[in-house]
Amino acid sequence: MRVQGEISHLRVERLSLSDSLALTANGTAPFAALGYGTPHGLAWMPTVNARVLSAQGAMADVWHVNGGRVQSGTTGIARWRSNGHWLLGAIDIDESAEKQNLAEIAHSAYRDLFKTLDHAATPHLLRIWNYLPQINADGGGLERYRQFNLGRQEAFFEAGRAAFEGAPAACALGIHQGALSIRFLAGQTAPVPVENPRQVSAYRYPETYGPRSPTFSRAALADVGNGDVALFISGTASIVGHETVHQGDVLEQTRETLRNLEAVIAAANSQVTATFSLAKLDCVVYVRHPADTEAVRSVLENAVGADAPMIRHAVYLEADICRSDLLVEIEAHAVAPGRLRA
Ligand code: 3EB
Repeated sequence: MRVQGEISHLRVERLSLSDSLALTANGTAPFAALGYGTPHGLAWMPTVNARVLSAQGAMADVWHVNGGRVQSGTTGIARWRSNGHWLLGAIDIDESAEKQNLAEIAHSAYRDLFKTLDHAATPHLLRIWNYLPQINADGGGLERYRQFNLGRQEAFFEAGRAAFEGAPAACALGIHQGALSIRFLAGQTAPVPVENPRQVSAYRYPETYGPRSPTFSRAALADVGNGDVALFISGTASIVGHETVHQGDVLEQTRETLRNLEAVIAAANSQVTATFSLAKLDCVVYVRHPADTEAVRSVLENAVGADAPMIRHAVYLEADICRSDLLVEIEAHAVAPGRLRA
């Protein structure tokens, strides 16, 4: 049992699908996982419904907790697993069955997400993953991503949650088919938000990017127990200030994305006793055009070396990025021994 007042230890490992499934051989599932290109219907492993472009095929980030009893349930449309200290949730919405527009759908999805956190007493969001079918398509006079931003921000306001400084780390990608999917990791201790000095905070983007800003911080740091600290880096792309740079050039966009990742890591490192590094991150690399995968991979390999854990663990997925001029986006996480600085 967990000692009262101590943080349940949260850890994560990136595994192949078969190694993830092997963990259930003793008849009990791990706490929870986020699967990339994995089968639907595994209750403990909500999937990211995008085509895997890397040779290893389907992969998963398997989350482990110690202490507490793992319970699962549903709150509204959200499914969740929680040990009382940590919670991983999933929402899947078949938009074809809805009469509302995407702004309203996003609003009610996030309403259920926040209700879940309240019910489970895990109020603090560490990370949110958003997957929108046809993210760049028109949604009735407004791009669907911008519609989504409307409803998402409204839900943060309604719930009295930080929609600007202190927003959770997140990503928002376009998938080609299937349900609108949201996955979320939450806990009992508040994460520390991190911004990127090279970029305008997304929640301060000018109105040219839509009537309501995206609601996310560039990264978040969290105490995950057992003397470890976790870094969650939001989707990161070729944006400097608030503008897309290197339009049409996937090599330069990837290099700019790496500069942004380095800047976020440096900002994060100034707030912890741990030292995070690019070469040790577990990344998901979203590529708009599958034919660009090798070009992106070559830039990453040149940056950190082919033997780096970042390269060996990277998952490449086919996805649309939330701005139609972005060709690549990289998100990442890492856990390292250390603690948050006071
Ligand atoms: C950007 O920097 C690229 O809407 O939740 C990255 C991460 C992006 C999260 C979101 C969007 C989101 O603006 C797009």
